[in-house]
Amino acid sequence: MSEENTSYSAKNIQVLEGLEAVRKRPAMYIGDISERGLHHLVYEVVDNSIDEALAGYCKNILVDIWEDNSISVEDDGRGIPVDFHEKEKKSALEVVMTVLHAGGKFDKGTYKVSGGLHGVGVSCVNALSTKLVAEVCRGGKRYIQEYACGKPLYAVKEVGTADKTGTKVTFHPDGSIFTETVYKYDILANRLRDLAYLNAGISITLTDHREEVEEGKFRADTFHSERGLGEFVEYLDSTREHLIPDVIHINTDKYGTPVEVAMTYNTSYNENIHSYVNNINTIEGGTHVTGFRMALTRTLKKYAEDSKMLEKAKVDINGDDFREGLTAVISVKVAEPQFEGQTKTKLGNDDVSGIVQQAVGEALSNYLEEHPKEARAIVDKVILAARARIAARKARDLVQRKSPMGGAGLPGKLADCSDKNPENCELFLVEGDSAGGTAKQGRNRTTQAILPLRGKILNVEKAMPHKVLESEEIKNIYTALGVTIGTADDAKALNTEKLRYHKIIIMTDADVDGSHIDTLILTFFFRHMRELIEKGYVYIAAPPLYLCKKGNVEEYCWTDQQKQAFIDKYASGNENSVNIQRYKGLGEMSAEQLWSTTMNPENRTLRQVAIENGAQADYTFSMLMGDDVAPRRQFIEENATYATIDA
Ligand code: 0RA
Repeated sequence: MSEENTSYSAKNIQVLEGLEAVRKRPAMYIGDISERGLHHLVYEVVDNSIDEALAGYCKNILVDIWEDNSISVEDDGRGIPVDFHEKEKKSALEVVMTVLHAGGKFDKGTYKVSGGLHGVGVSCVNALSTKLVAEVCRGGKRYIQEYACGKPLYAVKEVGTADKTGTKVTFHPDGSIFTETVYKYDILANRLRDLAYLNAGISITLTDHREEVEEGKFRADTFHSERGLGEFVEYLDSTREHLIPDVIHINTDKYGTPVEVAMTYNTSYNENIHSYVNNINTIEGGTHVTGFRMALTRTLKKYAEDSKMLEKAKVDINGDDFREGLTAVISVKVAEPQFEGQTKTKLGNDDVSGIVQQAVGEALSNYLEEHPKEARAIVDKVILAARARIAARKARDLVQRKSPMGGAGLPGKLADCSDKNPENCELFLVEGDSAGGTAKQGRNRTTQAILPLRGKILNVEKAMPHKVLESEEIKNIYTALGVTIGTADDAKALNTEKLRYHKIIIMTDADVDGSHIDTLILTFFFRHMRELIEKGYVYIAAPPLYLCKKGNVEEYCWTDQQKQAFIDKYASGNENSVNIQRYKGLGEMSAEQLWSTTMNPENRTLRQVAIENGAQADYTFSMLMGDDVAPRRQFIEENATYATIDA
């Protein structure tokens, strides 16, 4: 870029509104005030550094979680300008930190490509922090300004010399605003890993000063990718069996729109397309994904026809068949993105479809021409997918004919509730017939239904699609829920119109087997009923681990800390004088105990299952359920207590 169109002039900063509004209605600006919003603050600050990196001026970003759960984000960019802003009558740094939306809108030459979902800027983070410190190194000098709840404590001041350039922002999230103030390393790590893949060449180091792994050394990871999305796709498929050895990687600029796509095929039956616009995960897809799909279908279809493979196979192929076993990541940078859809994560810009279609069509047909062996493997897989789809349709018709929409034909094992309004109703999926029996006795019959599942359900990660529908336990889940497959315009789509429960609660033993069953069931929901997770209908019950007794005091405990607190309180730390019952299974509890600890909506805890990061969840499920034992063992060792995946 030339000097002319990058030169910063403070007057270009658009001044919109004050920060009081942000503190009054924080959710409007950052989505929510729970764990998600808390982590969003970090993304908002990191995005500014990513923008500086995309402009070509920054290579390294450091993110530090401090002991008090404050966060620092430091970069080696040019440093936020500190010169005087004519209109606002204050330093540009102060404008960026205190004026809503001032952050990225500098001039036409540099549009803000990065950006958190809400793209609200660092001033929102400032408004929602009890304290924030901004430090800038620029022009051989060091500057500082501090703020409380967004208000500057003093004018920007010079505090010495500097032999580097860059920006460092340290903030303390306001505990009176957020319902959760403890940062989770894994949530931050997953997003920063994505960002490193999406923006090749940048190094992002995350350090957790709360966790000393050995003396003087804290838990830390550096995320860096030289090859960008090519490496991202390799990572996502690292625990799957490859169908072709290569990742097809497209990195180009079409009419001023940067398009990067990487794709490969594995031998599984899943389709995994992850898409991003300006580094934002577009969960609902949009025109960039449509363009990609069209290019894929057209190019592969043409190849299959030209090579006469289809003719020989005598099978009708549809669009879905081309995507079985596909793993792809699509990333576009759009100057003025229009986001639509329920969660504003669906790209609406029409021109992007053609742009992606052209880029992918050209690159994919070249690849097929140059790699006949791989091309044949892909088309063979497509033909197999078509045959399997036809077999699955037969299996599905069988399931759905047996249980017509009228509500008759509910599974024999289901103990249904009497209320018929789905909003009031809960379905418990319970491990084992014996615990199922206890739950049936303990439940509230009006609103709580029980479906016992026999032991471990089918591992859907490895089963052919029609096998999934032939599995007795899985058929029972479909029919109990009232959910069917296939709508007028999409044969694979889930039809949830007749969904009978708005809470689906997985209730298993609090042991290793139980957590394995949780994972099997969650994998099933993630791959086959993802919409229900996305709508927030899927939960995991939390049965207690212990019943502690001393004299006539009785307390249930969910953690070892709670148990220790009981021992300290009632037996001055002497474990031998208390009676501790370790619940190994749900079946060890009486119906009354199960109700009062785990099922009673008044005092139970449910963990809602959420997909915080689709790419990472995809990786986790394929890894947990795949053949490769080594990474699974590592995951389980690192996560000794089972955590809801990204929830
Ligand atoms: C606009 C102009 C210039 C720097 C930045 C923005 C900038 C912002 C942030 C936010 C976090 N880190 C950042 N680093 C840089 C400088 C323009 C110039 O020096 O000419």
